[in-house]
Amino acid sequence: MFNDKKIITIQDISCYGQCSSTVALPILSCFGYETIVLPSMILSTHTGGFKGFQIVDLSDKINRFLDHYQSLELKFDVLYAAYLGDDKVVDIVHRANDFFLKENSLFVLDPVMGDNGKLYPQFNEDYVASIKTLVSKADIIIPNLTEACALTGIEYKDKYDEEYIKNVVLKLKDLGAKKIIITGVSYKPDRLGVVSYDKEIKYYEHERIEKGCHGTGDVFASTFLGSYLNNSDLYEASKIAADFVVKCIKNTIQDKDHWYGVKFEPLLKDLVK
Ligand code: PXL
Repeated sequence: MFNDKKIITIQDISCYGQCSSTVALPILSCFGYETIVLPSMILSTHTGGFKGFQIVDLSDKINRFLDHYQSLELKFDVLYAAYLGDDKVVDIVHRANDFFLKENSLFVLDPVMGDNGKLYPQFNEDYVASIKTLVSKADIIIPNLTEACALTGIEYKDKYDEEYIKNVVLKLKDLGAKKIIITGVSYKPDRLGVVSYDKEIKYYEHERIEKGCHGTGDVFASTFLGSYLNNSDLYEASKIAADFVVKCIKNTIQDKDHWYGVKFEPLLKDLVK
């Protein structure tokens, strides 16, 4: 049946903060997909602005979960990996890719590790090298420009032209990437957009809302995946996801207390349509 797809997603649960699994699950459910959440770790909050967050490492336990799934001979149509947080979880994603997918399954990787030109403080070059091992295995990668630069070793710039972005895409291809989405690409001060590469490079441009919000990358990736599974069109799916993110930011920015995530929930009904 059309919507009868099982997605296994490996990323953290940040209990408070509207990101990763707590964004992916509701969004993918709206698209009608059964989503199995395998938490790479559990955090009291995400790490983007809260002090004193608590982390529960689940990597050993998750391997036991996968042992169980292997004994049940479970297979999934989609593997969606995002914030992993630890090299050990990268190995778990390799294992999931090797043992739990079918011939035509899709592996989508959002290599979450940084933003605004910097890696998140908890990550270093070794982690980047570890994430790089997943790039050639994935069918689609969804880095933001910071992550694309970290993966390729290209210097991150605030101002650049289409040639610069083309070079980033080519270098990602050299790493073995097949289909590529790069978010947060801007050629004009008041515009922002998404680059998609399948056979050719396309660019979807939209308005830039000055105030960025935490968690928009996760909202984008989940919406993109839901749309892509519906229409198999990389550019169309990136457009739907980018437009949804803009709506979510607009729905959030007037609320000064809501700095930690986007208020996407009231807009989910739009995705169901
Ligand atoms: O939104 C990306 C993300 C996911 N999970 C955790 C994070 C972040 C970004 O900071 O800290 C735990």
